[in-house]
Amino acid sequence: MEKKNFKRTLITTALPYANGPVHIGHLAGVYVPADIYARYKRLRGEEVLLIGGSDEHGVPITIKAKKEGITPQDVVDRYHNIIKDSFEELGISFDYYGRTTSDTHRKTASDFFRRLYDKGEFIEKSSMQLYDPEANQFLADRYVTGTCPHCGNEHAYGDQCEACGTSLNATDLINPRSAITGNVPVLKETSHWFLPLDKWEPKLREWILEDHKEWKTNVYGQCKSWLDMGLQPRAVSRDLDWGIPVPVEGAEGKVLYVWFDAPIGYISNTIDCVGEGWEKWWKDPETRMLHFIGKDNIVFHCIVFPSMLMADGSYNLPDNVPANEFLNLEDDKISTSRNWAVWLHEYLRELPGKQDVLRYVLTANAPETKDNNFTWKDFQARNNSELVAILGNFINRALVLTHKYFEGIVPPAGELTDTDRELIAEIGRLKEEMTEALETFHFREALRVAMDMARAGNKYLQETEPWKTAKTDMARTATVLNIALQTCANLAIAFEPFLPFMAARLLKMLGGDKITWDMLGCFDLIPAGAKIGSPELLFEKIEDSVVEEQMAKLLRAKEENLLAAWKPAEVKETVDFPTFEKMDIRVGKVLECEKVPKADKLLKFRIDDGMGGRTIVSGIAKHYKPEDLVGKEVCFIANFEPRKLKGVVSEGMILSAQDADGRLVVIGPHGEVRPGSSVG
Ligand code: B3M
Ligand code: ZN
Repeated sequence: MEKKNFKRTLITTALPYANGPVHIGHLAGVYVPADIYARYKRLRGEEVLLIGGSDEHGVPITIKAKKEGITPQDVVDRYHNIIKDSFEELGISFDYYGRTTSDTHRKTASDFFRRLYDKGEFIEKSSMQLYDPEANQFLADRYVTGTCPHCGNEHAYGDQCEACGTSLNATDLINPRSAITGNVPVLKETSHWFLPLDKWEPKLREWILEDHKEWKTNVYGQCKSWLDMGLQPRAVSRDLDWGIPVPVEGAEGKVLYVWFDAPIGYISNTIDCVGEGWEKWWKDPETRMLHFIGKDNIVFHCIVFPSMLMADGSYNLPDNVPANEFLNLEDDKISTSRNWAVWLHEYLRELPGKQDVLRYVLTANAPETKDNNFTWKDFQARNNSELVAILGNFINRALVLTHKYFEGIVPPAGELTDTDRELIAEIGRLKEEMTEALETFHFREALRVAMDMARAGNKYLQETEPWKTAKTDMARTATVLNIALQTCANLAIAFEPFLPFMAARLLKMLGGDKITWDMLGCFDLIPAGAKIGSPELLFEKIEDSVVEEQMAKLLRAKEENLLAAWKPAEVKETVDFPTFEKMDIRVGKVLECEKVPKADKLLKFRIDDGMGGRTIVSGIAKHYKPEDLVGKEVCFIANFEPRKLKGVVSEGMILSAQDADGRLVVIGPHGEVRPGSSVG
């Protein structure tokens, strides 16, 4: 396919549901990469808009409101502000961050629907939909869960299976359950407007499968498999009281489906951002549109929204949808409901001034081609051994030496040696590599290359040893430090998209202001004779205690979760007294207790059973130290069939209670009884 020459780029980021704060998974998948790209493009002097906003409609909001006993409006007001402020503090450089409850959006989405309606692009039809009579509510989207007919995931939602990404109709679910009451839904007739995705299938096939072979393989592959399965008409209205009313007569009680209105939010927010001239961003074929999203949103951005845009007929389609995979946290899936997450607003409060560190770590571990993992240990290591030891160290050495030997005045460069020329050439080469990586959305790679520039700087100082030449040859020392300072200026440019706070501070120290991508690779960025600021440390070492505290916080969340999720097992089938009596439970006293060799779970007990003693082996070694149980009274089943465990014959079973997390606690009497007493 021939490459188009675009004049400007419209970058959109998925609109997070305003039903909770954002976490590192959102950041790594969507917002940090989108921001890197936008900043890079601005450095290139290109015309760019970075548009975001909160998604404030849909079932995720009403479920949250119900859970907290507040109104949906309260929910979105609270979280929109938290999200917006925290993005800003992290340096996500939105040109506009809006919300889908704005007046502009209500009108834009309403008009969009009406236009398609007037053109006859919808099919209106009555159908049987899932209904929860107890909640008096139709069950669509996240109000219903069940088994995905495609991949068997038992927790698929009524509109999408997040495991395989497929978009679903609620009635496709196997074994559906109401998320409100847990009831099995009944079918009830209701009428809705459907967008016939099948009508757009041939165009979608051509547009994606023929014209966009360059898309990331995860995105292209998902699209291909859906298109190959065949598309169905999709309901774009819902029986709900939270959302944008369907703007046609006779549609009382019906609102737009959240995935119909939310992507139109990109348009509304563009309108609020630029006003009058907004259409050039959406309709001029010379505008390139990019959607940054997570993998669970691919179907909506590559199939559903483009079908809506095609049905309208006057809009551009996205040129690329660089969707990322998911980020895990400490080897476990990030989960809002389990509070297994690092929340951005808490991070900013608990690790103040460390925005760039988070941006760095999330980019270095970005889940670009496969799911990736965030750990606090890696966070600390990357800060200490990369940001501090490589980048910070190089810049600090260059600035400190300039102050030491030239009183903070940029010394002039004299004749260049091969070493100097090699460094200059190397920075030039790395720039090419970086540019290529950034253009193709390979941000991890681009960041690694930027770090190679700092590595090259360190190597240069190691080889030229200005602290030695300062004793004999000040002219050479001047040249070396001039080049080192020019390298610092190059680093400010190269890192600006990734670490904007560091770049701004560094630039200030160097006395620079405006930077462009064109300047990267140049070695005349700071003039000789200029005064540089006093060197401040750009990165600080992160101590063990900081990451230990964060780990402890996560473990506390896990603990609280277990507690909240605690549900005793169901009571077993009823037994009669004679059956119960068959069980001979006795009290015994532990005489000896030791580990069973080569069995990490087993303890061997010698029990005083009032009948001459017996040996019992029990699988509780993970929960007790043997010596702690000696002298204790325990209950055991005396007529349990003897079994051989790791070569030891066990004559009974010690009773213990089992916790939700598998912890075992031995059961004993609460008053004095003789060994051998019957329990019953
Ligand atoms: N709010 C889904 C999500 O947060 C949705 C994105 C909308 S983008 C138009 O995963
Ligand atoms: Zn599935």
